[in-house]
Amino acid sequence: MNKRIVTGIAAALLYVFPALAGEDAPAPMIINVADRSSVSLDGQWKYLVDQYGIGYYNYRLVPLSDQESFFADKSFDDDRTQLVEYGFNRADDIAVPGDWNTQFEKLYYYEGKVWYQLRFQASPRPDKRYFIYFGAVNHTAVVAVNGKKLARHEGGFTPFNIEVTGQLKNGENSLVVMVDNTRNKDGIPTNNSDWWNYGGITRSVKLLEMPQTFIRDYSVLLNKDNRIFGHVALDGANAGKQKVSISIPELNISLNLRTGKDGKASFETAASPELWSPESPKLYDLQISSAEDSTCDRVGFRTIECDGDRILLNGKQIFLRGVSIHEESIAPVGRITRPEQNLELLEYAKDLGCNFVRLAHYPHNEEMVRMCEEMGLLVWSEIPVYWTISWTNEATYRNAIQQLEEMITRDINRANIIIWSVANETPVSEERTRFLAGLISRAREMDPTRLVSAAMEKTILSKNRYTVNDPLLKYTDLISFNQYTGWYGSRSEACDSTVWEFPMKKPVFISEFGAGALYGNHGPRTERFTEEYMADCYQRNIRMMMERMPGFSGTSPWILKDFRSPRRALNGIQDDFNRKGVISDVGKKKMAYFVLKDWYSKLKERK
Ligand code: GCB
Repeated sequence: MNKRIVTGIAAALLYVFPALAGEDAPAPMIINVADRSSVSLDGQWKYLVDQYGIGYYNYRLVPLSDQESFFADKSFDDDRTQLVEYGFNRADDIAVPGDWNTQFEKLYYYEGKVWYQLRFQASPRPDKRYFIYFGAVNHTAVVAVNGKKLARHEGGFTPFNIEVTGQLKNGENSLVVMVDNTRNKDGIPTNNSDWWNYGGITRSVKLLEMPQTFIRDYSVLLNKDNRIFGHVALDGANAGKQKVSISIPELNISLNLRTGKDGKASFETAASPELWSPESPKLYDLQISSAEDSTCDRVGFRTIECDGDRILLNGKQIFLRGVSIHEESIAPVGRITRPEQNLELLEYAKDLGCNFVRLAHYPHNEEMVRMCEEMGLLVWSEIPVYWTISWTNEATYRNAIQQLEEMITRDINRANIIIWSVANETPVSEERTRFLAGLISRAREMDPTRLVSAAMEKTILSKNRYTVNDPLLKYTDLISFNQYTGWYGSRSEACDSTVWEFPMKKPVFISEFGAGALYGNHGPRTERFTEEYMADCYQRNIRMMMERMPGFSGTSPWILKDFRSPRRALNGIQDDFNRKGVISDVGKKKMAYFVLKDWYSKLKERK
């Protein structure tokens, strides 16, 4: 199409939808932000609840201009002769990071728009670039600085950063974020899930100060031929044809590279690092430098592959003794906002004897992944492509790809992540398989060093005979699936006579099994929601998987802790909680906890 026509159409669209202006995608992701020069913007912000979107649209639902919208950060108190029907100065405080649902009783069930505002001090230097980094905002964020809308991000569990170079003032600055956690049938996740839709700026916010040309991202990975390889990407006017160096002093690695025109340099070098493993989570200091920038990280090296129906870590067979975890704190229950809350969960996982955790159903905070790495816990990391996604919607697919890319970019250097998962329990159809195959292929393109899979579902063959008959198996490394024998659709005893057979020789990973119980509710083992039923169901499942599941290579039972879910309406037992935790929401161990722990300790001894 003629350029003039395209520009004309774009201008017309901006006229009709002025809000589209300034709602571009954020800047490319900057990784390892903990090591960058930054000022924390965490703390008490102001908030206004906006159920009808009055700060964003007029009454005809036409988006307001920046000046008319709440992005302008005006106040009635600035000039009381004017009609301004808001003012963040009159608003209540809200903690960032934090979900709004558990901070205010009135917002417990709220889903919709909430405006966040912060006034912060800055003294921008002309030789630096500035970015506002958000660890995560659930689900959509539109960000404005000093009254100017700059970007929109969709996806509640991955970081993004917005360039504000040239937008900051010396002294006080206004930052306004419209946060919207409205569920949507075309979203990732979609309308329907089984966890609490915690809204808000749920992870930390920072103002990053970067050199004009800086190190944006890098990868340092081990391939199967014992060679360390990866890339460094610079960002800035002088990114092309620049020197960059990578060093890992303990391995005597010191490489001098030059970026290409695109600002990227790749490398590969021979090495014999001590390998990272759950028993010995060895990490090395890494330093990357360019003319203007440098950053340090800690990285580990390992290989992960499948050989027939076995999973090999560093060339040796491994059984994944896992547990699934939601990113929700032990009481007081809410979205995790502090590292200690991660640790509290992981200490239970270690006590259970786990060498693996499934971080469900979305990418968890970066500290969580790093903590697992330090503690020797392997990780399955997934994006929230969950249940009934709009498979044929192009925008939905683009958002899934975006969330996948953000997850992989952020965590590419974490040795403990061994599986990228692209979906959970998605009903089989041609469109869905095409969609997921696209995600798998993108994951492999970005990262050839990990397994890629999805949590699939079982298929019945005949009474008590099951398989996994999913066309996606052609693309995944694992036969990974959720199965609830003894809970959904059957009673515990069903495990005793259930047999499994699989259409191909790949490792079988049970990404979920489990049963529910209210902690302290004791009774006959035949009665649902008693600890006895749950423990019995665990015991029988374990026996079934060990004895009648060829290729059984690991599991992450559902789930470590009781978690909030609006799907759970059985008062007196569920009270808005999915009760499948082996510990309760306050951290009490149920009988099933000890069944699992006992099994894992026997598996460890057997090795
Ligand atoms: C599943 C889902 C998980 C649910 C669980 C349950 O299969 O993957 O998100 O919470 O079942 O408890 O029903």
